[in-house]
Amino acid sequence: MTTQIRKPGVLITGANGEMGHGLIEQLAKDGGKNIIALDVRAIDDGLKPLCTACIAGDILEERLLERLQSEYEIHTIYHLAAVLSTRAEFTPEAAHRVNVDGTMHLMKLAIEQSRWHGSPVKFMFPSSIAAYGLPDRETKKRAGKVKEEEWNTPRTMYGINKLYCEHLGRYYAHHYRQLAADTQRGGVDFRSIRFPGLISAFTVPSGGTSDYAPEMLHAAAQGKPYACFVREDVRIPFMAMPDAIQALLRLELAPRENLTRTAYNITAFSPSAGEIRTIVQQAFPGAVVSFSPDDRRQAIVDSWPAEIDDSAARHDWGWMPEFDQQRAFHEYLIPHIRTRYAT
Ligand code: AKB
Repeated sequence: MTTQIRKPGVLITGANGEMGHGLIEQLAKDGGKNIIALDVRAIDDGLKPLCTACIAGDILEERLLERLQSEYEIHTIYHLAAVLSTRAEFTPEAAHRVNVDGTMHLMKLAIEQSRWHGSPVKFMFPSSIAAYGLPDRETKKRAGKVKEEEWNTPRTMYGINKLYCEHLGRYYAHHYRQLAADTQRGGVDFRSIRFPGLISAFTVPSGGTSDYAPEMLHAAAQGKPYACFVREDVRIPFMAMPDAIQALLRLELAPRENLTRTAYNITAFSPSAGEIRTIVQQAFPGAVVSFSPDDRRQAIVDSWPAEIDDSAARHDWGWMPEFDQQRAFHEYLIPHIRTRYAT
């Protein structure tokens, strides 16, 4: 009997983040997977019992990648670690290192792993509506449901990083070492989703520019006044966190031959900030929500589409949101957030 020297598992970077929490809890519930959780901070206590390995380390550290290479046999990587759009604007170069160099490191790990165990490594990459860049509000109004190939002119470091990494993934999946005799293609099975703003009932966001929606909800539930940093009429796509997690898992399971692209739009609903306030005030009558736009953050949100076209995801891998706006707020977000802050 040969002893398995390297432990098999799925690697999740950015494990402490909002998506990390949702994904680890869902994978643990589904069972059958050894979860290797990686984050720059020590893994949250609530996640530890759900994971086979908990690693606090920096994805920019070569030695950490070598350790992962020698200790684990990895067939799927969920690369969730990223510096989000607002935070990245304060330290663009540092964000570039995490978002781009960090992703390159994980791609290299995926190639190495696939060389060792001989099968492609699925590289699940959350991209974002931030990969879009509409030039002005007029164009945004006229743009309608934006397709993946349209308006790929992002204005934030984060958006540029996400778009670049989508192309990087496409390169590793289809063109890696294209001049070499032993082409060794297909080591990385890169699959990416351009997520809209995500809203979780159990975690609060940090460092994003779509954060105004979850911030408004969580503040209202705590009876705290909230000054929204975007205009009332602003509209971008959003989704409830459980749908985002289901989308990642569904795309990971999809047969390779059904996928016609490496990056997919998905969406669920596109309320304006004002409409979100109305829903919040109906649920929490005493809630004080005002609008005092931060022009520069406002300009970022104005460059993101109001609606996106996710027909490719629906066609290729059967994407369908479970939570439309009504269900997201009234069956998932408000009940759980109310319980979370109930004294
Ligand atoms: C952000 O606001 O930066 C993220 C995103 C839309 O990708 N939530």
